[in-house]
Amino acid sequence: GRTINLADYRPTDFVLERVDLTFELDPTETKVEARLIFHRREGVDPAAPLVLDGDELKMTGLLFDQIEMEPARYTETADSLTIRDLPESAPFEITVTTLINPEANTQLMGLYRSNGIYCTQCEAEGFRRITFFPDRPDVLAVYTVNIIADKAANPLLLSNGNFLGGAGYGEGKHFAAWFDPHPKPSYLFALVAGDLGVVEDTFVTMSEREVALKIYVEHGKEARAAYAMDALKRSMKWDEEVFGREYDLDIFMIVAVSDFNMGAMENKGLNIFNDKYVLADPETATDQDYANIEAIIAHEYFHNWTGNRITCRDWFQLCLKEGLTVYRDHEFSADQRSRAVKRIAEVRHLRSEQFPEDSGPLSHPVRPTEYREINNFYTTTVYEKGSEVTRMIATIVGRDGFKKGMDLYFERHDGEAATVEDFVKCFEDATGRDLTQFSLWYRQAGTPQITVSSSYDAAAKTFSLSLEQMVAATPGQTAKEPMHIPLRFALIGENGAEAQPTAVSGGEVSGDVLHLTERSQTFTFSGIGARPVVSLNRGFSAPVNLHFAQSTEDLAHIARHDSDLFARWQAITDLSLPNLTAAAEAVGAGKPVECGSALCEALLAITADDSLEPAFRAQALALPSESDIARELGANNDPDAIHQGRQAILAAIAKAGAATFRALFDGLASSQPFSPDAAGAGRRALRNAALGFLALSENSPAGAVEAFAEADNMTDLSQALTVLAHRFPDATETHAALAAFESRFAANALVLDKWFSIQATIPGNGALDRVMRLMQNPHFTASNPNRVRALIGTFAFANPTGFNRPDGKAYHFFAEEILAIDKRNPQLAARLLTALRSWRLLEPVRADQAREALMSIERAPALSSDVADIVERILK
Ligand code: BAL
Ligand code: ZN
Repeated sequence: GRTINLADYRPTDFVLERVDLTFELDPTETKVEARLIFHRREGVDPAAPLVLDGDELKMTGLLFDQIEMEPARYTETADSLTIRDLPESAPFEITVTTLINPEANTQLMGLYRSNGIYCTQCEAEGFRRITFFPDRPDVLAVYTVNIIADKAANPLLLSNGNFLGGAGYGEGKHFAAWFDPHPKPSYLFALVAGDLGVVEDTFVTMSEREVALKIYVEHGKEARAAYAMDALKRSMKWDEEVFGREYDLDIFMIVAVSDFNMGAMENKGLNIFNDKYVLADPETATDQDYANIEAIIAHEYFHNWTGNRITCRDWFQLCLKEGLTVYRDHEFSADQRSRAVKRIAEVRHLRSEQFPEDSGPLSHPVRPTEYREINNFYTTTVYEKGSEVTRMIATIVGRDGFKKGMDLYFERHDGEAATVEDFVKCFEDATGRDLTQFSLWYRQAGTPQITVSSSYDAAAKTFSLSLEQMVAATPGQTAKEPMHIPLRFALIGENGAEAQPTAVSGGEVSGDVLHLTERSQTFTFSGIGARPVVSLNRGFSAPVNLHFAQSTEDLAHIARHDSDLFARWQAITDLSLPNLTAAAEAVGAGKPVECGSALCEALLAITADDSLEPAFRAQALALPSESDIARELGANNDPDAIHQGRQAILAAIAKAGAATFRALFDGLASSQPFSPDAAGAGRRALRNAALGFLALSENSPAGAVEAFAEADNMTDLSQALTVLAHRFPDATETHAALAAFESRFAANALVLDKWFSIQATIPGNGALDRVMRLMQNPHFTASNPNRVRALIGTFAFANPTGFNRPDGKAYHFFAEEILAIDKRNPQLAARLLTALRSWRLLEPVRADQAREALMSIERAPALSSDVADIVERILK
């Protein structure tokens, strides 16, 4: 495909006034009639034609003002319809009729079928697979939708907005009409038809309007939608209380489908969800599932204002709605749960997913300036780094300033398709703060590296902090400018008290935020009576890498005393990483692994500290992952050495803490009925962390076998199974547990996904054969994206030793699978392929094999533009 550039943006020549759609649904031959009313924009060349987008459409009719159009006036190509000789200024009506085949739509973009349900996915460019249309986000129109379908098979006919009415329609059919009064871009269009069960509730808004809430799921699964409904009501309330945003239609609907490329989609009034993010009950959902459901229900609901009421001018502005909405859902979850634990989980995710993206071949700015395939820009950079950029604005302008800026944004841009510049300007205008330099965060790719050093002058009672920032070159950007980086900090004294400087020089410090704006800057704090320990980037106020050689004693001091829980966790991480990298190097050199006593002591002190919430202690015990260690090592990675080194460190901690872990495991056994709340989840997380360490110190599957037998919820059950499968893959007990799990949950696709994932991540050389065997399992199906991600995706993304076999066999297997998946579902294939983005950091033998596998993909005929784009960028 050709490259699209931000600089080439210009508005459409024609304004779309309204849209009337009529669908006559049929599994293989659905007829779509689109009546579109346009007028030429003022000042546009009267000879300019109207160009509409299309993709795999069969056009069976084209009318101009209700009269068949002469063939000389239009040209149809594979991806466009061009119409000429149109009125200079008067409105006119184009009626296009197309035939589409939902059953054959395996891309899951446009109108398709999932388990017999008709559903749609139009973001980013799916609407053009339904009809010819100006399919871009700055074309906002009011839609009326008529749906005609077989009544017995499709008792339910849904679209956006409010229900207008319905009736019988000839032999065995019926119809329904929907009207959405809010102008919207085509990517927010949705249609659902089929036979589904429903859970209903109501929400009374802050201005006392009653909104009908409906969650549609497959028959028999209604009880599993209760938590999603609860999360929806909490989201609606929270958005009123925190952002002052009220819902704006009479009805809000969510439909859960099993075949979905994304997590969910925020279509106006009719969200469509991957059922993984709706369905939950204690027997089948883990605590992580519950947390994900809460977050994604909130995220899609919050889009109603940040995304739908104010949408994006073009797809380069994707972070305008995604980064902001992720920030909003993060804040929601932080308010519903433990703020510190939520922040730790966010930062873990950012570091393990976004940092590798930002330091590798797929690195791009939060607001990119060019793309070949927009589907490939739904990235952790746009979403998670985009959220961090929003968080930094809040840090810089303060809580009140942020609220004022958001209010101004809603007031100024409601009903518009806006840009990142529009958004930033609202904070400047509302607070008077200049965000010119800050805006570099949207344009400049790469994770800033900050080198820190400090010194204390006892005689002068001054403490100095020197900071130097650097951003490495990224694709298409070699020279980087210094950024505005807000760093929260504290100067911690001997007993944990925070020192309050009498003065600061060298740069702006406001409250607990230090503003680094120069390439290199020294801040000097006066009136500091004793050498403090500096706690820097508290709460992860900026998404940067700090290089700060703090002593083991200082880190242990922070781990023990910081009043910021995030900083305590970070100190534990900073104590762990040198041990873990040294362990990998020792294994590589054939030397014994040693675990520093400071790490063990700090970790076990936190583990045993009952004054700390269990979820936080569990986070401390989850040491940096193998990919975190690989990133820390930088290059020439040997995943086997990293794995073995990490295991040795875990074993040392397990041995040193055996009694602590035993006491925790026994003491945290629950006598209460299951509750998915954050406190219960935290206790289970800590208890299961203890179980993992006990399995190591006892070197026996017995404990996990017992935990598996006793589990009364999916978190405990799947954790016990993971311990068995990962630590004792060949034990008969493990085989028995896997078989029991499979037969117990044979009818539950979402639970079977866990069964596939647990086995796909068993470390070691046997993994590839296991994955290939599992592909022969009757439960494996290549047509369901969740299943493909659970087995092949998890293997590639989350099994470093198994996937990175030195003989390269797993890479070649993976390449073949990518090509096969690409034939059905390019978006899914391209997403999976990004698992190879860090191939250049591998040691040379593996790197060569990975390159060959990638080149075999690049050479393959008939690649989708999605996969072609990723493979070319990864190899560049
Ligand atoms: N807009 C795509 C799905 C989401 O981010 O909500
Ligand atoms: Zn979103």
